[in-house]
Amino acid sequence: MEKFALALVVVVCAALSGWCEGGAPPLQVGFYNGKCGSSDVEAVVGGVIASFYAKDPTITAALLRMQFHDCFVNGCDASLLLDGPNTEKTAVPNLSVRGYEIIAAAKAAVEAICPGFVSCADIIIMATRDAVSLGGGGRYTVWTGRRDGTVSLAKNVNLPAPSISVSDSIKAFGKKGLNPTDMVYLLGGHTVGVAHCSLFQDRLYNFQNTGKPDPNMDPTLRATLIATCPQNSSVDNTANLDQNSTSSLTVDNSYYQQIVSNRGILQIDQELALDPLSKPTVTAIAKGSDFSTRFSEAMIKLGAVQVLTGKKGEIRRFCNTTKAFSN
Ligand code: HEM
Ligand SMILES: *[C@@H]1O[C@H](CO)[C@@H](O)[C@H](O)[C@H]1NC(C)=O
Ligand SMILES: *[C@@H]1O[C@H](CO)[C@@H](O)[C@H](O)[C@H]1NC(C)=O
Ligand SMILES: CC(=O)N[C@H]1CO[C@H](CO)[C@@H](O)[C@@H]1O
Repeated sequence: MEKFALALVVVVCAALSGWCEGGAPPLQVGFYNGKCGSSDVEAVVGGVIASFYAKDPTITAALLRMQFHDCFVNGCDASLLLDGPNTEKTAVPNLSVRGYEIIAAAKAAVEAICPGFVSCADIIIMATRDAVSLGGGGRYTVWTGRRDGTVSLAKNVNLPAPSISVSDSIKAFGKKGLNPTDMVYLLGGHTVGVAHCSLFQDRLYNFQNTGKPDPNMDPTLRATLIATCPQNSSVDNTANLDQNSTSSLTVDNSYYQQIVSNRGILQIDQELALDPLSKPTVTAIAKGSDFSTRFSEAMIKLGAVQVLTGKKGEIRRFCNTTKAFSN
């Protein structure tokens, strides 16, 4: 009995990652409830996101990618937002991460009602949730209580390249505590947004130095993409990651329908539908198995990667600098 109790404590501590040794509490639903008088922090963030979304529905893509890049590098601690000569956002794969002004606006709105309490790390998570639901995905409940990190180094940026194999991608996600199924659902983030020609053009003209196109690309798609991405062009155009034109701004399963039809844009998108490691899951999602709910669950799990809570980290005054409030 005692042995069993001890084992249970060990398991629970492991699950709450570090809570027991470090004294840092876990994330919780509604962390800010009651901390800002009668103000509802999540509703204030939601209002800001709705006003941005009304002007530009592509913010769903911007914020999804932002959450991925923040959480995947050094945990969900808003380190991506920090300015400076060698911070994460200066690293090559940041390429075009956008939406920094949206987070700054949401931060300003919460500071106005509740100064010094709401972390930038939580704002990224709340804002992404709101943008996903405005974009037609499910509206999920977020866990909050993250604090902001103070370390942001370009050399720590270990984001996967578009040519990564499915097995290496599984390993990379595994290091973050995300299993292969989580990975397949999270790549469903590519149901919205765009990619620059430079990141997939080898598939059109000279795939893996064969001098030929990627044989796994639908020829009709290739013709369309050649028009968007002419060889040797000096401009780097973009193409929708979800090539179903009626749903390229919608968070739905149509990305999976596209990739099972050889209409993936990035090499990893197409490989996901072909590799036996991921194919069965992709096929099931394409046929309509509960994408919204499972995608939401995977986003919640992504949002819990290596978080700082309790007395760890800080609450920044402005999301782009480590100047903090004293609490
Ligand atoms: C193996 C994993 C992944 C790789 C290799 C990858 C790679 C890429 C690349 C190369 C782009 C195009 C960037 C550009 O042209 O500037 C992109 C865009 C994007 N990615 Fe991923 N990605 C991965 C996982 C994810 C995940 C997990 C999410 C979110 C849940 C995500 C969300 C997005 C979104 C929404 C865009 C479009 C951004 C926009 O339109 O501004 N990606 N990704
Ligand atoms: C593009 O550039 C490559 C290498 O410089 C050259 O071999 C090729 O003919 C060019 N293609 C076009 C369509 O200009
Ligand atoms: C495109 O997406 C819409 C909305 O999700 C869907 O109804 C339609 O079947 C899709 N078309 C194709 C060709 O995949
Ligand atoms: C916003 C930002 O800092 N973007 C940077 C992303 O990385 C490129 C290349 O390293 C820089 O030129 C950008 O300034």
